[in-house]
Amino acid sequence: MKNTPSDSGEDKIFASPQSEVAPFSFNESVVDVFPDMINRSVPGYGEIISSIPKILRHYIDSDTLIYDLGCSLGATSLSIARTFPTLPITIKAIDYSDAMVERCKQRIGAYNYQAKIDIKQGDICLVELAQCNVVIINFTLQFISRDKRQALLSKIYDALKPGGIFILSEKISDEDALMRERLIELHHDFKRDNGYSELEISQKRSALENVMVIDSLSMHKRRLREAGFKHQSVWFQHFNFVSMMAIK
Ligand code: GEK
Repeated sequence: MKNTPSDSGEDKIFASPQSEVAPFSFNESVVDVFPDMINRSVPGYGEIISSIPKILRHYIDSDTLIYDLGCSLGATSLSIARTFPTLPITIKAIDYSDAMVERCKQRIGAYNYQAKIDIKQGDICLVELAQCNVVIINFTLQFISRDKRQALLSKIYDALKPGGIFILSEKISDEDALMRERLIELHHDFKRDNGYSELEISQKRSALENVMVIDSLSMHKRRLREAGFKHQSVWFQHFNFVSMMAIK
């Protein structure tokens, strides 16, 4: 994906030692380096973004309504808009961070697709969802407090039309202690291979503690079932990062 000049920086946020590592926040400095940060930190991110439109091919029509919840800079929305350049679909993209929303608007405004992408600042736990065909939460549920996750999934299930699809991507914690340890190590190797130092890896880890709260795959499956989804599957996994799809 082409970055606008303002968000094409290299992620150096945790490169220098910090006397006290502050909790991670999606502020202006993160926005400036976000595409680099997420691509170098999340195994499979690019593949998930480019595969989502392929999954949606069977769900998309000209009057389709899609929600991209926790949209950041709109990578998922743009990938969909680019794949269906002539369809006047509507995508409602929502993010909590003002800095993300501002930059996302600039980014999306630079393209000229038929899709109408409507970007709003808001807490996805609080916004009302209209009847829709597709909901996507790409690596955002993990930033929402655990006690609100079930209600959010139930709200999504209620908003989807019968036959509609929900795509949920998350970092997961393996229930087997040895596998958990191995997968974390593989993820850290992935970050090392992408140029992050030991200091950057450990400071980012401290910053994310209590901000990003990771569930097991079986917990996600249970929640989806409880929300009402009878059909669900993992369609992608790379180390401890998965993407699931569930159909109403
Ligand atoms: C992508 N989906 O590029 N309501 C709305 N947004 C929130 C909330 C909330 N309650 N909590 C956190 N966020 C994107 C990547 S990033 C993933 C998503 C990551 C937002 C937060 O502001 C941030 O932009 C996003 O969730 C998470 O496919 O950085 O690992």
